[in-house]
Amino acid sequence: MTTPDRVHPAWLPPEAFRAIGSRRTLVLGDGLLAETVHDEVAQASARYGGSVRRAGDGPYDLVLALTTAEALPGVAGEVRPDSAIGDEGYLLARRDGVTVVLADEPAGLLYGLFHVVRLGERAFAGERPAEHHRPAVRRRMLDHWDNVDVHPVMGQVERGYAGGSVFWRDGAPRGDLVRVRAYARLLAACGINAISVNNVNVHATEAHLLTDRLGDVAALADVFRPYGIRVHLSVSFASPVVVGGLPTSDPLDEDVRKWWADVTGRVYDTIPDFGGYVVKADSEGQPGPFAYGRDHADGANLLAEALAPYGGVVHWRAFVYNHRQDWRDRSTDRARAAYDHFAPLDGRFRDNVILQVKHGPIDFQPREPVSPVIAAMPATRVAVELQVTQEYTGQQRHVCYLAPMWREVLGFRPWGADGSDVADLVGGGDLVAVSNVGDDPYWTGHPLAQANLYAFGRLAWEPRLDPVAILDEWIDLTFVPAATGDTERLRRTLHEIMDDSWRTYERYTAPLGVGFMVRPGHHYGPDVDGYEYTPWGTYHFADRDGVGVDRTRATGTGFTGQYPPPWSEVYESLADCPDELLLFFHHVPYGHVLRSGSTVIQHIYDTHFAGAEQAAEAGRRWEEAVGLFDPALHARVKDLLDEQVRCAEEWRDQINAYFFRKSGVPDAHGRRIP
Ligand code: GCV
Repeated sequence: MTTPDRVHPAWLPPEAFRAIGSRRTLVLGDGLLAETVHDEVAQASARYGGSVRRAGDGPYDLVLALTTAEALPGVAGEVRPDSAIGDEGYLLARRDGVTVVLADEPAGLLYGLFHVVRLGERAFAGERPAEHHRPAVRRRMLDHWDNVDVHPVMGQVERGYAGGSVFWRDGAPRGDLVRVRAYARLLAACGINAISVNNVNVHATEAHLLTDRLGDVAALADVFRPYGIRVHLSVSFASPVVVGGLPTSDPLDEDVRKWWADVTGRVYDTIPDFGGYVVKADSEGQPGPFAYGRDHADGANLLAEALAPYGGVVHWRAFVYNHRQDWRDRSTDRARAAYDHFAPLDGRFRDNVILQVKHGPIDFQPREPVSPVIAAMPATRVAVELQVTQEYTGQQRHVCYLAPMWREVLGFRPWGADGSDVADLVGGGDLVAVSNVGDDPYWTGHPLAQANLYAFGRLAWEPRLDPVAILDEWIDLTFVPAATGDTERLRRTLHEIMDDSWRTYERYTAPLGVGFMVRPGHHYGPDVDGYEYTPWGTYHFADRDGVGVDRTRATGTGFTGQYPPPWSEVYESLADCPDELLLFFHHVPYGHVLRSGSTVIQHIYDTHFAGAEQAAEAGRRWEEAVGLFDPALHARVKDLLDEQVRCAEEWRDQINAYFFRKSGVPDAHGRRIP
């Protein structure tokens, strides 16, 4: 039930359960997840000398009870609220020496248990007035871009940087369900409740997961179920042709509709709590409704109709753009694409369609504005998609703690200071992220990248959490319980290295929001012009005079007009546009003076020298911390930091040299630019 041998326990080391395991616990209630709660406590009790019972008089130190239990004993009965606690919510209180978790549903008990784990000894000290916890976001979902077959270019996991897949290997299920169960447990402990188990690029073998290989999906669903996680599947829009033998996948064709209805019925016969389908259509070569002259609402509604009788949902991705663009054509703007395709369809989607929108308009760059689609579709259920796997943020070789970026996204107010923020918009709905997990012993390749997975789950539960506080939680669960040395120094070291690591990464890579400048294909390391004359629509337009993309209405692509005021005006204005996004929205001369007072060219030099130096400083901090961490983990992170320092210097030198050669403007501080 716990972590398999040779696999790092991440944020659930046995020691994290010491406080619970050394006490007397009552678990009151039935149902699969209540069993899970009981088993978790029983295992901890066996290790630390406590006890757990399912009934009977106390005394108890901890009571985890369903409100539906016949008689709630003592304090549990006293703190029981009059109103509903809610599906996944729980009430946490402590009175007269008894800590109580009350929930209406077993899922709430499970989340309450993990809350007590997070608190550790603090859960059993003093008094605690009743606190009501419930998730802000209803579906907190991870998408795996895992292939069943090893793809000739993308491998076992597309954009995976942590070894193979935890689910699949060489065309078959990996079969290591103990590992999957350990994964389910980690995910539940940070609040995830939905998972899609295969890549959104659905290749030939993977298309069969929907039909003759459905058993492979069911086996995973059986393992995720006891941890309250529902399984979803990425499907090909062309499934009726590819696996159904029909001549068409036209969404308005009667046979196609019937095919989806039948297939979906069989899915629910096999997996009664199946979550639904994830679809990437008409995007980067994936099939879709355009082939039949239909639009995305026609396509999404087809699948939604098949899923509706069972309460399933379609996550229909809005990542649709022309990846065969002519780079000479300055009028086509990839940033505009999702809005142009989808905003006109607002109101046409069935209510079990969830439009899944990447948080930025392009593609998970270290800095992008928030996608205007998120605010443009009031009559559509919209999910925001984040990327935990570090495709463009250092590929789990660089430390890049992403929670501060996600927090900024979630805190963005599309209608200005008095309006809702993105967290409000996804509240009650869906937050989705691409997983960074593989079969690596540390789960995420870079051991410190575990924090990103943990933080995603926690932010999905409570989008207003402070990233530094989340990091504290993660450190206190992952490292402190088993630490023998100076735990304050351990905490300090990790904060020094991680708190600002996203901004450090931003400093030494592409400047001022312009994005890309990465090696084409694999996307690691610098290549300033790598994408400049390609069909992918990701350009910076640097010449001898200046750099940046003119996306204004006045003289550019008009993308700024996709935002409501005030942002349509703020981004349009050279004077008001935030520095960090300047080159995303404007093409400016190198001598343009930023709001910070620096020129663009000097800003490029300064941030690149600073970013590379900060990476080096992180490396030094880590070396000093030898002895505070498990030696194998320390060695792994040290090797990775060495690579980060090397790569950051490469970024610094290529970016600085490129812009020095283009502009001819020397560094004001006379530093060496190769
Ligand atoms: C799964 C980017 C990535 C692709 C990914 C795509 C997507 O383009 O580079 O690997 O495909 O996004 O989100 O669908």
